[in-house]
Amino acid sequence: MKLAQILKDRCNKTIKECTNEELYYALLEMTKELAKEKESNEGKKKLYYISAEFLIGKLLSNNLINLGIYEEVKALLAENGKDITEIEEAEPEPSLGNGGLGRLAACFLDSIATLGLNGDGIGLNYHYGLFKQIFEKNLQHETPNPWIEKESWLTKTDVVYPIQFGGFTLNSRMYDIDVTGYDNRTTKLHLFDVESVDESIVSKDSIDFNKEDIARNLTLFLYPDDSDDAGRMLRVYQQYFMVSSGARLILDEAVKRGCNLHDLYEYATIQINDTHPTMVIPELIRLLMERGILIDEAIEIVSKTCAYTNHTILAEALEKWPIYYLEKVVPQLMPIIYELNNRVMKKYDDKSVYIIDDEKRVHMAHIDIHYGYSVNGVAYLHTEILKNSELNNFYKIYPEKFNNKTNGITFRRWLLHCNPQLTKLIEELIGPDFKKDAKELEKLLDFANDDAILDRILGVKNTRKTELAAYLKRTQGIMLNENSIFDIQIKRLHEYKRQQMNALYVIMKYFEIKEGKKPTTPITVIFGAKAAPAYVIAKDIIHLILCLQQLIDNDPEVSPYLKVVMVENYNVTLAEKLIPAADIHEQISLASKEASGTGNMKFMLNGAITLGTMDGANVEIAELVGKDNIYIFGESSDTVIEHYAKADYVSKDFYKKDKDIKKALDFIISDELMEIGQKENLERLYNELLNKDWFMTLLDLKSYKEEKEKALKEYENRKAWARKMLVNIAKAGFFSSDRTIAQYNDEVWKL
Ligand code: 26V
Repeated sequence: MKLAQILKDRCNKTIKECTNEELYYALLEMTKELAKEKESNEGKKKLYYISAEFLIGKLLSNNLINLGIYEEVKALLAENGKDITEIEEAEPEPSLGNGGLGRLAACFLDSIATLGLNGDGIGLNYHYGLFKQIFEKNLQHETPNPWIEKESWLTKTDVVYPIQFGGFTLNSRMYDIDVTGYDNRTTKLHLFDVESVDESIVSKDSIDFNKEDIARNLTLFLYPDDSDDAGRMLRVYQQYFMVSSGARLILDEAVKRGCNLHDLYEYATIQINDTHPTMVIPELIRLLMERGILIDEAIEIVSKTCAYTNHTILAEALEKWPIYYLEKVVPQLMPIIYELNNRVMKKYDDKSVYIIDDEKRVHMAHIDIHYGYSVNGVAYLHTEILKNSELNNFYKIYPEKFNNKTNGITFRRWLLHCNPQLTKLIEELIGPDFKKDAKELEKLLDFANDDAILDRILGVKNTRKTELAAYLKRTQGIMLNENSIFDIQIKRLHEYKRQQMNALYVIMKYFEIKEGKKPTTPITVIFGAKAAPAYVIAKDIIHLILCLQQLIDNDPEVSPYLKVVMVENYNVTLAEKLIPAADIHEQISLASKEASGTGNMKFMLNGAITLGTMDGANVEIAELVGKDNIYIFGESSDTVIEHYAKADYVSKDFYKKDKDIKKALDFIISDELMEIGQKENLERLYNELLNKDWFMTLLDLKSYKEEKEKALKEYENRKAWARKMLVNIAKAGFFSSDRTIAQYNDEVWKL
């Protein structure tokens, strides 16, 4: 172990004498060196996973695990009185993603490296990750979230490209992060950065900055506020900067491997992660033409190289850029985009598949579908909805392009790293092979009737609940009753995910307790969520939850039985502590709206039981574990899609005809809550739910309540509950991202 030597060189101290911070930087240096020494994956054809987000989270422990030295390092530190989990706290979290899409990209890199595939990630080196969330007066505030320090996981490279925009050029430099595979070689995450970026244009406690100073701001922020033209334009600058840098790298590397550009698709395949990197298609066509290839052939080459993943059916999330944005930012792409559109118009007599619409907007997904060779959804149901409704007109043209790749998660982070206690128990029962072959977990089913083992599974859960309670007390001053049921909903705040439905349940429960109907075991409802800074109703929902938290905490009649907690600044680091401690996991989106969800997979793997709708990957979880081991409620996606088609859902009808619903909703604007919260926010939310409720909260509220009561009741039978936990863990193997990546490779990339 080089650690002692590194410490000597850095600060001339022994492990014992070092602070946790000094140890962190020494371990960072050591890990980076070890990763660099590992061979890279190789091959003729290479995959480029290009994505605006890679929500990698902290890397130290994960890298140590993948390099196979975690236990050794931990023991060495312990011998010297140091605790590795405390050292981890010195690492800033790179929050380079919003949520599922970015976290998925990070899991995929881990699996690509682990499976030994020749593939790298391409993205942007944002200096500030997703904003840091602070609660003040029960409202969310946003502050900058830096992660790059003098020493970080980034390695500066010599690769520099000039990137041309309308009227000016910026230099792009590539930085690399080594991605270690589990017991295997490494791959790279290439993050491009503008050389002229300037952090000093951001003030310390706000996320405001001059959105028009592109040379200095381009890579400052992940997802700059896009509520105005300047913000949206900045996103286009970012996207083009990313894809143009990436396209040059891809071509340079292919040529180095022997490609003559006419055969590019034999040397490279590009997975376009949602529509943010779509401009890579016209950009590659442009670059090939610059190198002498005629347009017909350039289009054909690129179409055989690019594949597209769709991650959402929400109309407002499908990117459509006004032509005048693109004319201004990337005028050199417009002739190509017009040509791509003309070819579509000549061939098809259906405006819904055109690239440019009557309002002069460019539909990015349409470029991907016409000029890519594969289109995939991220869970069975999601892909079916794409084929049969959302993208049906495209499916009719290109049935052969459509395929499903159900999402997955890396078990290295979401089991081995985040839950060592459970990992140890599993290993004792079925041996270590599950670490490389997740399907092995099914062997756990042999213990379904072994009372002693079921007790130990409950024991691990209790340990993790105690750990979470201690952590939240220390870091956020939150007190949890570790003997209560931990019911957890953590994800971005969005109306379609329906945190507001969970909050209405809390109100109903509050009334019941007030009326003397006390739960057998106390319940702790835990939320974690960031709302987009300009998403008003989402922020109102956070406000409601925080007000409920305060109201109940201060009510001695209710607080022994019910607690609401909204953790501050929910991120990957917190997820790693919350997920192992969950008894019940809520994924309660309006059916048809959550493309997949990946939290659901992490929770089941850690022995939480899902309370959810038949949406996204919940459908596949339900199929795998069977109806006795999951709690499903709510209208089906077919019914929901029909409601939208007929526009016949009226939330006020539900309010009028059900007195419990009315009472819960009215409570949002009750004197009790108004005294704690802001009138404006609470009234706006109340009116939204009563008069609009676009994501049909009230439609499912009653069946949600019933199913949750059923789960709480069944929790009391501890043996039966432990068996459900065991079945969930045993059946989680399908959701390993190793499986997902193997399928992408077999069916799409063919490396
Ligand atoms: C984007 C936006 C942008 C502005 C308006 C509101 C809005 C709402 C949703 C989105 C989603 C962007 C794409 C995304 O993150 N999709 C997530 O991808 C995950 C990985 O495939 C999947 O598990 C989640 O279900 C899906 O929501």
